[in-house]
Amino acid sequence: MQCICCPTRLEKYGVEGDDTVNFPKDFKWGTATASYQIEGAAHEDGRGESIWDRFSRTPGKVLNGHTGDVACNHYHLYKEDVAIMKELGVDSYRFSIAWPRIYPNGTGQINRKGLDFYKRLVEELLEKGIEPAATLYHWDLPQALEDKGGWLKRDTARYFQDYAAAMFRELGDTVKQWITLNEPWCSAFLGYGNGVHAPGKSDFNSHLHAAHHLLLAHGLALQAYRELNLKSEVGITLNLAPQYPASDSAQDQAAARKADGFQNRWYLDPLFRGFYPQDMPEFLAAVAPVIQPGDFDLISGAVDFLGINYYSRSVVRSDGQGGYEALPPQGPVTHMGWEVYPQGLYDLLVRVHEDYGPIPLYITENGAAYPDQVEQGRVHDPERTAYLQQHFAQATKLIEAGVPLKGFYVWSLLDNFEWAFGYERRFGIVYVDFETQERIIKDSGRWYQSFLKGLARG
Ligand code: JJW
Repeated sequence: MQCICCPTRLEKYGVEGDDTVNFPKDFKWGTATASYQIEGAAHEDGRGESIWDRFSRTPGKVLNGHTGDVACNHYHLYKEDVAIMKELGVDSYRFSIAWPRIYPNGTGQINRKGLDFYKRLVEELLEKGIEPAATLYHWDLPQALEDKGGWLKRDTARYFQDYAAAMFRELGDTVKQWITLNEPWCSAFLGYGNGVHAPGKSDFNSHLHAAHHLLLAHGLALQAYRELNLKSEVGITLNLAPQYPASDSAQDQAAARKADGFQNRWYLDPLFRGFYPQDMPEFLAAVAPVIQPGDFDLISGAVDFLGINYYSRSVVRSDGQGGYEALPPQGPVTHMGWEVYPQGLYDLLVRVHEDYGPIPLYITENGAAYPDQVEQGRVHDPERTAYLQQHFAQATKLIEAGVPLKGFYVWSLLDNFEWAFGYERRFGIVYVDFETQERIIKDSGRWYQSFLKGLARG
């Protein structure tokens, strides 16, 4: 089969005699987590305050007033959690490093005790034959930097570069994949645009300043990475969602294009084309004051891969006044209220590949929340299994179409702190009893385990 966009020939992969399992031998299967969502130990070994510590303590911001103080206590139970991953048979583990464990005030001297936790974790993973994949910024900005203006300030990008460079030096090639930022749209818009996430500010125009400084932080970290000549890979993770027009009308198509500009292109274009989308004049006017010469050269520096987090799609229509609105979900939904739409994963990655070039892609998050219950020591979650199965099937189709998809990380290894929803949205393939810290591999986790067993391993 021929690739849909480039002249490379696609090899036929898979297990002999079984055409349902059709993945390259070196395809990376993993699970993903993030520091604030699982670690707990919020006040141990010199960890500084993060914006999520502050935000979760602000009344009304997080469901039930939950915080990440204890979470899954992964800081102390990491060996047990790595053993679970070994049992599942994953190739790679995507975790994040908490900036305030490394620099309690965001900058200055490294807090060695905080860094040592990640060195122990990486060592444990390597010992068990699991590749470490580390995200440098998964939303837990040191509060001390937020007090100076956070992502609204250009200096924060410089501090991030220093922190990133230190992690590249300290952990280097022991981490096989480095991800600079997780979902900058969420950090910028939910954090500074609508205030649903930390630090809870709400000003539409200035959220684009935050987005620009986040992209700059990525570019500066990338520059620091290249100077070290490491052998591992570096990239960035975006949360992308295809935006479908509700009808064929020109108005609805324009509405979908706008929604796509806001959700997807505002990040993809600067990273892969070197400037913001030119069809978004209000956005361009808002961001103009913080753009400096040379910024786009940094932001569009070559990455080794793009990470994509995919959960759902939107269907949008014109609101009749030049704006747009999303229709209610058109099919079954998860506990988040997000429509289950596996086809969207296929459409999205084909589009990214066609529009932004032949860059290696990873699905760095995909998964679903459902309200699980323990029954006689078991967790039966057929809907989550079905969700994963359907999305894995789209991954097969993508590879067959010649899209350079290199890996797939299930969100999440563990039930954890789901941001503004606290512990009330369970994404894990492993159940966590937050009273006792007991872990139970859910049926979906068992299904993933047998899926991985069925693959031909190099
Ligand atoms: C949008 C809130 C409108 C996480 C959103 C809220 C609505 C008033 C899952 N991805 O826990 C998107 N997740 O940490 C990273 N992805 O809008 C990892 N996207 O405001 C997972 C939340 C999300 C969201 C949550």
